[in-house]
Amino acid sequence: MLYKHSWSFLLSFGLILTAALLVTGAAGPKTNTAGEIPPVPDPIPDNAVIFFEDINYGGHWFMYYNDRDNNDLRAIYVETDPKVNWNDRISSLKVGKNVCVTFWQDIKYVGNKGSYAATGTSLMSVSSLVGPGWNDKISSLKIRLRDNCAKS
Ligand SMILES: [Ca+2]
Repeated sequence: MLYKHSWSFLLSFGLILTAALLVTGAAGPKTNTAGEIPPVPDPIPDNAVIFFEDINYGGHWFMYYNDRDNNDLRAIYVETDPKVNWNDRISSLKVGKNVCVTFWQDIKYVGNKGSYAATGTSLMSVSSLVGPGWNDKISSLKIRLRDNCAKS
């Protein structure tokens, strides 16, 4: 009898452990598979900027056209998770040949500021914001024509 109970205890413990491992495993890796993230427009529109979650244009992305502002990136979310917003998430970008993006470290265009303007003849690609010190730091931004970058 005792032997039988020990077995069922061990079996239950094993099942719980297996379930715990499955749950942990499912939460671990990122779920950025091709099926969940729409393809990036090709070519990139001349009047748009595409922002990427990861360096080298990886992960989730969003695109804004000329004249678009966003004073608080906490207000927009990645496609597959309504709890994950774009604040402090951008790691690389592609700037259409006719536009300029100005960005700020804080919401409402406050704090440190940076900008990238394309040349007018070709797309400007910034494969990593790590070097310039802007990785996962942008909180608000404005898109303008390339010869009219937002100053404030
Ligand atoms: Ca990022």
